[in-house]
Amino acid sequence: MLAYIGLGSNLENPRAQVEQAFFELSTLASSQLLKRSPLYGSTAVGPGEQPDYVNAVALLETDLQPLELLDALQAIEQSHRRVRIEHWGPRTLDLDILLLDDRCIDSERLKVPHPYLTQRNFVLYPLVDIAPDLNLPNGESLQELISSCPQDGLARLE
Ligand code: A4P
Ligand code: MG
Repeated sequence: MLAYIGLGSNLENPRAQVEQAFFELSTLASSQLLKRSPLYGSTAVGPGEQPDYVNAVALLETDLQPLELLDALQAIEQSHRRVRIEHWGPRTLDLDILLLDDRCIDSERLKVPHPYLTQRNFVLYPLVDIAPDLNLPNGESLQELISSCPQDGLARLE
């Protein structure tokens, strides 16, 4: 199964958090890290004043089942000592499953494609960097989505 994973951090040296997360994804059981996007700096979407995020996307090939993958990603989040304070609030590391092949999953623990995938430039731009020809399960192309998604607040990091 091909899995696209969104990475985000806006606390405690976000860039290092994301680099460390890429490393951890590269050591995930029954999986291979195939691609990693460039890093982006991104204005926080969410309540109140929050530090800027560093965002990126990874492509994994994995033999894990979807919920096993979610468990593994949550274990990585825990290892970054993520403190859950508020929904959409600041975090040391957030790992979201964006896409799993052409699957659609709508369970309590897991929704795929990720519900906000199509609205978030900090997901779409790095996704297009590593998967320019990708379509969503409903047939929408990333290229179309990105053409109606302004790059406001998003900057590629060197
Ligand atoms: N869950 C359901 N579907 C998924 C999925 N596809 N991938 C469940 C991962 N988890 C999924 O997530 C809550 C629960 O969602 C999990 O237990 C899992 O069972 P969470 O990460 O604990 O909570 P959260 O992150 O506060 O909420 P949510 O809705 O996941 O928020 P988002 O969508 O992750 O948004 N601004 C910028 N610029 N960059 C960012 O990366 N991120 C967020 C968080 C807000 N603003 C941001 C960014
Ligand atoms: Mg999340």
